[in-house]
Amino acid sequence: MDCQIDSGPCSRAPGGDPLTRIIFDIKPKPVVPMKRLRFSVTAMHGGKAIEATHVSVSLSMPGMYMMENNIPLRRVSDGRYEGEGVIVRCTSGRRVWRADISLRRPGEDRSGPVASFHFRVAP
Ligand SMILES: [Cu+2]
Repeated sequence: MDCQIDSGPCSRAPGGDPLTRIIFDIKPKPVVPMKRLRFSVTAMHGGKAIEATHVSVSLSMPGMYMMENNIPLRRVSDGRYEGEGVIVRCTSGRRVWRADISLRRPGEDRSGPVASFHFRVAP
């Protein structure tokens, strides 16, 4: 686990690029399964917003196949993207999830992965 989601937003400098910042958050907290949640991503480069044409959050469980759950986000302000989705309850009782953030910049023909976060949902 590298993201204490219930304590606040998690931040990453993807690819070791210290100028780029991907900030990920889920609300409301505590983050629980089977509830409508708001996922947000803020993307900055050198303190300026990254404008993207597509941003999405893909949820999976490390070491376990779960149904694909890809949440599209829409732009809500400069560099900030939000979307709603539900985290399913894992029948095995596991609670650690991985969120892969992808974005597509203007002029690019496909989305690329920019950051991953591992977090735990509350029971
Ligand atoms: Cu599972």
